[in-house]
Amino acid sequence: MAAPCAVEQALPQFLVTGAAGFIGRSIAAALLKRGHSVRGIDNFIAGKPANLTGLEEMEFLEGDLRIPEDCARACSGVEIVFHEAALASVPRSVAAPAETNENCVNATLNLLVAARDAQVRRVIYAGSSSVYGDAPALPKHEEMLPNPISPYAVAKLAGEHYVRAFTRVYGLETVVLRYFNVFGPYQDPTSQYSGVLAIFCRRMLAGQQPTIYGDGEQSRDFTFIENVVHGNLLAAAAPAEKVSGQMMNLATGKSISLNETFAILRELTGYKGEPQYAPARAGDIRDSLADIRRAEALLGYRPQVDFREGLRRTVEWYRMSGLA
Ligand code: UD2
Repeated sequence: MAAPCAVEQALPQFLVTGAAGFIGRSIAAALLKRGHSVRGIDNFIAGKPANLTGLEEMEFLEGDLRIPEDCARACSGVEIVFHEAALASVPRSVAAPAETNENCVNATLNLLVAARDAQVRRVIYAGSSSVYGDAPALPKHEEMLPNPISPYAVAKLAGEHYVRAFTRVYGLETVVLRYFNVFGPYQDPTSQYSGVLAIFCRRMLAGQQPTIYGDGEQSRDFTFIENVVHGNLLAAAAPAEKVSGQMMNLATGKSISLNETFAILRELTGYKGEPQYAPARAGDIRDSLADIRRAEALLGYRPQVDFREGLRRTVEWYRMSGLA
């Protein structure tokens, strides 16, 4: 009679999708550090095998959420899913909207169906600040009507709606966390579709001129990865009556322009030159700043690391990692 019990105990409690990506690997690492059992899945379109270093205790599946059978394998026996897998880039979605739709919308729907069928208790979904679009009102709060202006934003919003519908229709516990421009160690700096801070850190540490699209006065609520991991852990632990079916911003509640950010990075990296300015990118949003009161009220969330300290740690990490 002992054997079935042993098998049950071997099943991981948590699934992280996109586990070889920047945010997924960071959540997986935090869970492992706290002694939890974790399964990860990634198809390595955006994720990198090197990001799995340090996650050896995680059960890893190379698989693709566009394939329902892979979703079923990933969800089997799991209690809570952190759904981080996505093609997270506005310009990538402008270049290839159908690819973004397949990897964000179809993948999310397949995952939700598998989670429902495997009786997963809770799915926590990586939403995006891009869904607010570029209406001038700031800060962005959750009562505002979404107004996506890029295919990426449409895809992330469609995923949100599927997630929330699964709570209403099937009783799956879900939490949507709308991330605002996450940055930090392990963010890939090598792709043309990488986040701006990863690109700037790499180039400036290597003594290469960064390009600012537009006049540099666009602003972002740049959120250090540790704050996002913290919010996810709170979302996993919060009582269902408080958070299930809810959507909330996960950010710092402060914003900074790209020009100011460049000036701070110049101090941190020792780069001496000026940026190059180029035309603004299609689908780009001018200003982004979060109201974080809902996450404070529902999760007890408070940002743990401020922007400047996060940027300092990030620069140090790129310096040490050899990616710069
Ligand atoms: C959007 C979302 C963010 C996240 C991300 C995908 C908003 C406000 N934010 O980020 O939450 O979902 O998509 O991971 O929609 N830029 C340069 N030079 C470069 C690269 C970028 O000037 O070499 C500019 C870019 O034009 C933009 C800003 O930097 O104005 C930020 O760009 P990003 O690609 O890092 O992120 P963003 O804001 O599109």
